[in-house]
Amino acid sequence: MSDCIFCKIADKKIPSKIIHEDDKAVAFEDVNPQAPTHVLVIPRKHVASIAELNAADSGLLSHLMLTGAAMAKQKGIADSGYRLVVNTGKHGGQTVFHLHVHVLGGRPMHWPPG
Ligand code: DGP
Repeated sequence: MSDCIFCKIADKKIPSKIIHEDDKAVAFEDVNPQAPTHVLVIPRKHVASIAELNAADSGLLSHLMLTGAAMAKQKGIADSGYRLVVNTGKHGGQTVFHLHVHVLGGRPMHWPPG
């Protein structure tokens, strides 16, 4: 989608610190990190949020989550633990409407979330 910032990151039309890419997904450092490790995993194809996916997209969703877990391993936080987060919609705190999985770690996470 031409006016989507994450589509532009995936297409390398705007700069970002990409740490992984494959045919279906791109992972890059969050510009406003909320933890010592904060990576975003996005699908290459534009999907506004997880609410737009259905059973036919289960392969894509599983790829995004498994890529998130692989990024945690790559960043050295797999053993200490981490959190995968998919903010969805207004009450979910979503601000960028291109589906993304946050990979957060490097410090203890709290529960319940704010
Ligand atoms: P969410 O609130 O779940 O929609 O998270 C959006 C995240 O995207 C937020 O943590 C900040 C990050 N972000 C927004 N714009 C950019 C950008 O231009 N570059 C990078 N690397 N991250 C961005």
